Amino acid sequence: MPYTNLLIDEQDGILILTLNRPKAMNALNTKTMLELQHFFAEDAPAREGLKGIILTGAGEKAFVAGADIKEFLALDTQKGQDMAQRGQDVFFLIERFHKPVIALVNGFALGGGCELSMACHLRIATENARFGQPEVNLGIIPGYGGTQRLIQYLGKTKATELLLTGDMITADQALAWGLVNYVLPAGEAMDKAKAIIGKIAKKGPVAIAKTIEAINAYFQHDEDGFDREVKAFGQTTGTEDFKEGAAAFIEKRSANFTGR
Ligand code: CO8
Repeated sequence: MPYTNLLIDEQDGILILTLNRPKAMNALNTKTMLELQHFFAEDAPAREGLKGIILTGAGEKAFVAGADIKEFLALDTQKGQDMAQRGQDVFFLIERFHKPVIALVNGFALGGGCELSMACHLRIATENARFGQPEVNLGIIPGYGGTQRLIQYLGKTKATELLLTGDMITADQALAWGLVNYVLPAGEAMDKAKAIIGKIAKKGPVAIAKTIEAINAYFQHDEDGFDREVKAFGQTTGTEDFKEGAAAFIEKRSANFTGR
């Protein structure tokens, strides 16, 4: 499949997958999600000698600034649920991939971008990275697993604060709170990611695959939470507040929420 929004660069078994829509802050539009789905379901598993994947964003400002808000205006309850379910399925492919997937978070990781980073096995942030789940500013909730994975990484106390306030945290806060593994200057982060993949590649591949499987199993009792998130996301996409929130973003003004 020829990719439009993904750049692939594989050297010595280490594959750098770059989300490439820098003018839109690498926002996850439908095409990007379909390409990610194809990449993790068909392309990556067939690559011989693959040691691991480093997922990053093009440009200097953003890893991924979220789902593409410009596609949101057409959503209603059912379409919102379907879109959230499809996105969660793609992110499960990443979380369950049998080789390490490292998010190199090189800027804003907001909404679906924070969720994407959390679906990766490890996260390395550059010093300018910012993390957050700002969906409440749009009158919706996270739909790509954010309500579940943020709690898994941060615990309920800090996750609740971030999810309810929509606040962003710095890379250093993300490190202190346990959301990322390392914070490094931009010039050093890629080398660190490659070194970690190189180290893991020296271990038994079955052991690595089974370790990933077992780590994921620890959280499987939370899958009801993911279902709940899909339904709740759909309910929020059916509201007037959501249409107002998305329109306000596009029109670059503050949203006027009414609770309907
Ligand atoms: N979607 C679409 N376009 C975006 C997005 C986005 N998420 N983020 C930024 N852009 C675009 C802007 O519209 C702008 O485009 P244009 O030049 O055409 O106006 C361009 O990127 C640059 O953005 P800014 O001018 O706003 O740049 P700033 O440096 O001033 O601000 C921010 C950067 C802080 C990242 C700001 O752009 C921002 O707040 N973006 C939105 C962040 C956000 O709310 N993300 C959450 C989205 S909702 C979500 O992810 C839900 C996931 C689950 C979905 C489930 C199924 C639908």
